[in-house]
Amino acid sequence: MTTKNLVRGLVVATATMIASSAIATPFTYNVSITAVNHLRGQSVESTTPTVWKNTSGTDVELIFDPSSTVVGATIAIPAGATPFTRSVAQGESAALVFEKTGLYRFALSFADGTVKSGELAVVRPDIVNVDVIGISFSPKEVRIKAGQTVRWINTTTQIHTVTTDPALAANPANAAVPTGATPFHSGSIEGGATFSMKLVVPGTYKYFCKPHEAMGHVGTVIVE
Ligand SMILES: [Cu+2]
Repeated sequence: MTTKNLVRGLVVATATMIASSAIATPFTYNVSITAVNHLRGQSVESTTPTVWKNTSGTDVELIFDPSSTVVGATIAIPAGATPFTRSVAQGESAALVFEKTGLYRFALSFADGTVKSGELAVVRPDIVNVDVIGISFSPKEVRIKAGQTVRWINTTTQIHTVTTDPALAANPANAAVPTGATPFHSGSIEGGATFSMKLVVPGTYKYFCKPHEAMGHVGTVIVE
């Protein structure tokens, strides 16, 4: 379990990664909003929800809209991101996912008139999950950047594999790796277990599940 604490002032953002051998459970970043905090230096992944809990004792607006004029704060969001404002009553939480990577500069506007500013760096996730559900990979096709890791999560109680080696296939057309990449075979992935592979060579990886190839248990990873 990896815990990353990014602390500035009284704010703590905690990211909890699941153990690699366990079935994935959704995890979140937790952000505490207090009345005295500026949020700085926080980094979250674009696919992971952030839960903003308002512990300040007063209602607050989270302002990620550059068209809002907030004295004492500069608001800017990455190109292509959707501006928004979200009210969070005292004691309540808001779950937000930031899909566009980049730096978000936002304002916290409290009901008592206090304004605080914050920054949030949203980064590309290092790990992209593919679930094994029944005899399907979900998503069946996934597109990643070179250097990202794909983690296959066996949510079933059956054994599956992730195999890109045509020599192991009943139908060699079900397996392929780009020129320069080495074919791989996960071996048996037990129920509840995971298999991870970092893919650095761009191109199309076609893979199948050895026990269920004939039943169409195949998938594709496109590495850009
Ligand atoms: Cu399978």
